[in-house]
Amino acid sequence: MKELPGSWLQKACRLLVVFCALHLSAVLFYYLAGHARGRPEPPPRGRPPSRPGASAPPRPETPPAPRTANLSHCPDPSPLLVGPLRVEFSHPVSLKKVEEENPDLREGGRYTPKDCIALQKVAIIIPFRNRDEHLRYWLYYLHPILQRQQLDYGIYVINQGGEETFNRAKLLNIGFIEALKEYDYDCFVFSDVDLVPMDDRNTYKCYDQPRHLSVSMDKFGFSLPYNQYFGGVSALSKEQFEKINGFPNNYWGWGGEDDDIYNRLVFKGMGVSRPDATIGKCRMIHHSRDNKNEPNPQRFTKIAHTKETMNSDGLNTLSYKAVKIERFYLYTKITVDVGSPKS
Ligand SMILES: [Mn+2]
Repeated sequence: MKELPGSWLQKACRLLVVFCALHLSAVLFYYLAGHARGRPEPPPRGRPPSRPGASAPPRPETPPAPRTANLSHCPDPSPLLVGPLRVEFSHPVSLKKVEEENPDLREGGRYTPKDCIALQKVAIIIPFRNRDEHLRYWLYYLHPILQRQQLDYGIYVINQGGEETFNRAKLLNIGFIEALKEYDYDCFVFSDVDLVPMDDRNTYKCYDQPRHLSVSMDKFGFSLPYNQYFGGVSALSKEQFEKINGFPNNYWGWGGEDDDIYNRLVFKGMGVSRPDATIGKCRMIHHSRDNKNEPNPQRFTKIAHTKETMNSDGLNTLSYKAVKIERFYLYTKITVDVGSPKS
């Protein structure tokens, strides 16, 4: 077959068609490829995009005490209270857990409410020696309670160094002096390390009269062992404490010092205020008698003479050495040399 004239035009047309097809398929290819990759995601909302190499945000430093400007006084009673609490000592607690559960404290076991001005500034004084397990329970239960009570508080563990016989009342006097060096406290709660309240309406603050808080202990069948009992947990304002010349320094070993304190209150014309038996329920951690804390055989003669001795044995004759001050996150520990019965 012969080539027809004008076939160059046909050739040109065919070329054009092939070219167009190529172009079209190229466009189609890039279009589909773009879809498969998907559109870029919009940046996440709320959180700014992290910089390359940025790690977790730094731990905030111990926050300063909240400013009190424009705040009103905390309501009394605190609206955060929940009433009866479950308290048991069967599972060991770790300090790390207690720290995590109380993120709003400041170094030294200090706390100040954020949203209102606390009604009282309370130093909690705990006489101590070799009771770390009890202290862990105490911190675990008390920190949340004291925060719900909206107190401006600090925890002071007064640790008796050395091997001398234990002197609870002298340690309490020392706690009073040492706490006041740190802050303008107006109320002092003196608590044994093994006592935990079972109701947060039992507020750890001061009243018109010296307050006895551990009124209904499980150890005594949830009742007062006797009417004049002032042991366990008690609260005195700065004025009440100074009025009785503090506590006696000369009760070495177990017993009697709490009765001497009770006598001092009575001789200075004060009475004891107490919560009712329901709100005042508390649990004691079972333990055996500590070494170097044997019952004090002199206690009965001593408490018979409080009236004559109280003005010459107390705050005005207190002497001791602060050996070490440690400010942990959950509490301040002050190790002291209290001397010996003869000195
Ligand atoms: Mn005990």
